[in-house]
Amino acid sequence: MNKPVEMATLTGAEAVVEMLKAHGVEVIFGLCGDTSLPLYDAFCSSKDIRHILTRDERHAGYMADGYARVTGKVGVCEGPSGGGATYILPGLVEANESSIPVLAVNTDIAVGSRNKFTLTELDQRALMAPLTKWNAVLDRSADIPRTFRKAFEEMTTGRPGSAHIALPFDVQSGPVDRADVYADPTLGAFPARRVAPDAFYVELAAKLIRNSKNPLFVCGGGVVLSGAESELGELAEKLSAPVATTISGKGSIDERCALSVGVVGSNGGTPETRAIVDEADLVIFVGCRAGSVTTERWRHPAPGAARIIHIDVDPAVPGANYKVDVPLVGDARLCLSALNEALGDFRRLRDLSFVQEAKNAKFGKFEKLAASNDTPIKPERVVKTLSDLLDKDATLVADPGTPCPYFSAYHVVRGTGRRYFSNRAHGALGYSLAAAIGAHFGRPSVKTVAVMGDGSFGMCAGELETAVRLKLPITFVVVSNAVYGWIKAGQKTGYGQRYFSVDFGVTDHAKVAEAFGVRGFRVVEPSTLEPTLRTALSLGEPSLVDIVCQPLHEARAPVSEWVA
Ligand SMILES: Cc1ncc(C[n+]2csc(CCOP(=O)(O)OP(=O)(O)O)c2C)c(N)n1
Repeated sequence: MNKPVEMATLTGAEAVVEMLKAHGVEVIFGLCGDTSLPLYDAFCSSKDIRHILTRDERHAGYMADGYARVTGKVGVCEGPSGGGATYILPGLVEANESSIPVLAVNTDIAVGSRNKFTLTELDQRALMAPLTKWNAVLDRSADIPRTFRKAFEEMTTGRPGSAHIALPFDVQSGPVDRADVYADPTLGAFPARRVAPDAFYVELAAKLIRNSKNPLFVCGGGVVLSGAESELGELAEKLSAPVATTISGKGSIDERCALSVGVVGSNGGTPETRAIVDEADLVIFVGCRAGSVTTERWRHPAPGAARIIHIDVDPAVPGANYKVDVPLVGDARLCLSALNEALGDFRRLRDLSFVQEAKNAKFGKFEKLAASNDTPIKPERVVKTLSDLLDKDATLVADPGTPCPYFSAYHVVRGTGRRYFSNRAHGALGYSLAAAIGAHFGRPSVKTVAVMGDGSFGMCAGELETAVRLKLPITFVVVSNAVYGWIKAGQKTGYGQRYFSVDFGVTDHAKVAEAFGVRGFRVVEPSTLEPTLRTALSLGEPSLVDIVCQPLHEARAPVSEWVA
């Protein structure tokens, strides 16, 4: 008897699912729509990919982003045509600028319905092109396999970034040759296909390092993205060079170690950490764009004050903001490893007590404020209490507003790798709640916590339902002050306290949480902060702690220095 002939074709929707699987995708975050029905039918038949239904596409994007940040794998989100595409866009923009591979698939109206005033029709190609690393609109189902291969290659090689594919309704039902459905699975994680630096520049950099007296590293997100923490540690030890980081660079070095300076710049840096930047005669930027926040608008380091070695995988970065003495283009791990090799057994012994003294001065001020029994509760007390309670492996996601600068400055990351992050590229409010959900799916074995202002909470509250439906043991912390505090602080320091349109009403976020089915707690008295947080963190279900906090414009912290 003849064997049954194996089906040689798949539908477009089935091919999409198979291409995702072939790249190692296990989780997709997204929301349904009319144009997505064939795709959802294919998801329904697949047992290997878990679909997480979200309550809006913006948060699907942020979930994919949080997932990618903690796993080193591509995060995937999806949504329908029209509003689904415009709503998913913020997640792609943040991921792209933060060098995080996030793939969004928006379904679309049928190819045959184009240019007929069809409901939800919009030009997804033009919409996404300036905001993603790579994007495409499919016209034929036969193009699905190579389009997905290209998207993964673009996202995970060179400087990682986001990609977008529009998948028209009829393309989801057309035929795809099964033989064309294959992938290089290594492109599902980043960085893929690492690029080594030019030996000529490695030698130049090594020479500059040997001749320097006070070298300093300023590390951006690229060190953790590349997994270059141990190479960085080896080189910094060799040179007795302090290591400062950007916010995204937290996790490049164990912040308890003698070489670690902490965060520098206008959002989390302090005068003490800035002084260390100003003293350096050689600054080695690693995986860092030397942007406005890190350098306090290119004043620290001051142009010309220090020699510069700039390591980045993107050739456009070195030289963009500073006159660079040696550009080292390549993967951070390979660049640092090449420098370690070029320097051989070179050692510089240097008294690093000035780093510890700077940290003592910075944390001395902080500890005093953190011990304050004042009401409303001081932000420092929130940071200290939460940091002390968190396990060192926990994932902490901070929103802009009070959380990002305070936690960046004073939450000491113990160990290396991505344990703390914030959406530093665009700093859009309302990121952390969803990003924490994504991060939980990436690392479900550790505790995940999101900290946000009440302005941020207002932009993301709907996803509490997702956390409840999926029984996610995440703790959400709301720093409540009934004000867009960061902006009010700017009006205080820069505009003579001419406050305008920055105050809003008081919300009981614990009650809102309870209405969603989340365990809600409200903290007003400093003495109840620690026990309440402890209880919330220990629950194996979603919890939210609403902390009535001192508004940022009234806080004693160096807000003026933080306003870029
Ligand atoms: C989507 C978006 N809109 C506006 C801003 C500008 N912005 C930056 S910080 C901030 C205030 C944040 O308020 P809140 O979340 O309540 O935190 P707080 O500063 O009061 O701690 C605003 C409006 C932004 N970052 N993102």
